[in-house]
Amino acid sequence: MQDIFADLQWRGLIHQTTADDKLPQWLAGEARTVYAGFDPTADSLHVGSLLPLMMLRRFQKAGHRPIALVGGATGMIGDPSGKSAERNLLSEEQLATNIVGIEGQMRKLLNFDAGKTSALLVNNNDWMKDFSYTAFLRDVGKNFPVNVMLNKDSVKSRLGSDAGLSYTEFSYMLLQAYDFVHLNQQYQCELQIGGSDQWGNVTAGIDLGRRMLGKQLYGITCPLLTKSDGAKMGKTESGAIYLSPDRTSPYEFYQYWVRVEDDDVGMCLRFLTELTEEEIKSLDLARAAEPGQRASQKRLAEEVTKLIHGEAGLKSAKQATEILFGAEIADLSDKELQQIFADVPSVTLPMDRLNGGVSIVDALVESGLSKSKGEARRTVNQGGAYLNNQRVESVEKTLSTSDLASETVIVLRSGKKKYSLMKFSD
Ligand code: 383
Repeated sequence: MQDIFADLQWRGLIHQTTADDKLPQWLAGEARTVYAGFDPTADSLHVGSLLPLMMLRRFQKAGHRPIALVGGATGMIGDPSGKSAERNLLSEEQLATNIVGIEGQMRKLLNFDAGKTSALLVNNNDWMKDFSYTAFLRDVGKNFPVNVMLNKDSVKSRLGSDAGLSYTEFSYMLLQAYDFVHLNQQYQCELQIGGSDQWGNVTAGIDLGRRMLGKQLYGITCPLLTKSDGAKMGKTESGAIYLSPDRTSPYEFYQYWVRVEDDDVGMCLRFLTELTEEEIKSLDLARAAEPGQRASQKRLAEEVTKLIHGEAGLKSAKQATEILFGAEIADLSDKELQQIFADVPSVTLPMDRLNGGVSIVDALVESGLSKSKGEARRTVNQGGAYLNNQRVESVEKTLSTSDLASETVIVLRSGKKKYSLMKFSD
């Protein structure tokens, strides 16, 4: 068994632990069962949840058994931890869709066919749905002194603000605490991991384990993924970076990592990849010597994209990147093209116009890239007009179906960067 604690430590993944002095030896002693929970607040996990999910994967690779919990029950309530205001409740249909989405993502990162260390996927609604309210209050609630609950950060911060806190969200910690007890009884799970915002809920579970079972349970929290300027990582102007390719294309995902600041990239390599300490340190050195090369960012983007989107996703992301640097555009699907050129304006024309009906000059004007036919001709004559990133040599050129870069799209470019998509429909 590998020394998971030392691995997490050099990576900087340990924020807080319970039983500080005992934990490393306890982990080194034998194979343990460890869990992390994820609430189905959206149909996809985002970059923020990747850290604990990757931690489960690291535990598994080191010889422990991971449990990924999806919060079918807790997702109905909403965790107040780290949230400044009451959450909106999600409908049952929405929750069901979200659960399917995030379970699929967990499956990809964990190994469910690994003998004794096989991962488990559980849903806390399975044990909560038939737990009656009165039974829960008697068996679980009795073990929670309200003054302890009031002292949790998640509660304190909200009581001190105008936002307040409903009784429903106040009770959230009991549900998560009980999960830990349940998973211990059911699967001998003894360790819970989560982001630093989860400390209060994790320790609530450990207290409950002591009271209900007389057992010692453990907890580790990891840092939240934040940039050196304090802002959350994984957020762009157009929203969060999700793991689902339907929400964030492999290309956008890859680009996000390629653009990470020098100050943050070392941390990202440690937190989110499985590169060894040696490999990461040599990237650190290379970055210090030649920051302009951005070797760390490229490696980070490759590793994380491969992990989440597989080899095929990585290939399409790299191809898209090359295209935006001017490589020829051919043999793509409409969907791929649409992702690469998401922000590029487009015009739609009838498909039959591709039978000799559109000259390059007309195309430049109709797509809005040139203001007049005269300007379009000058652009072509100066060598500034491109069809699918290939220079157009003559003003006589007419577009035909063989110029399609995908099923229905031709990509026009004027000068270095001005793109327009011509879409042809029946
Ligand atoms: C529910 C039931 C459990 C154990 C955990 C949970 C979920 C937990 C929670 N987690 C966050 C979430 O789901 O709300 N109460 O959005 C985030 N996590 C992880 C990590 C993180 C946390 O999914 O810090 C970031 O991603 O713990 O905010 O029995």
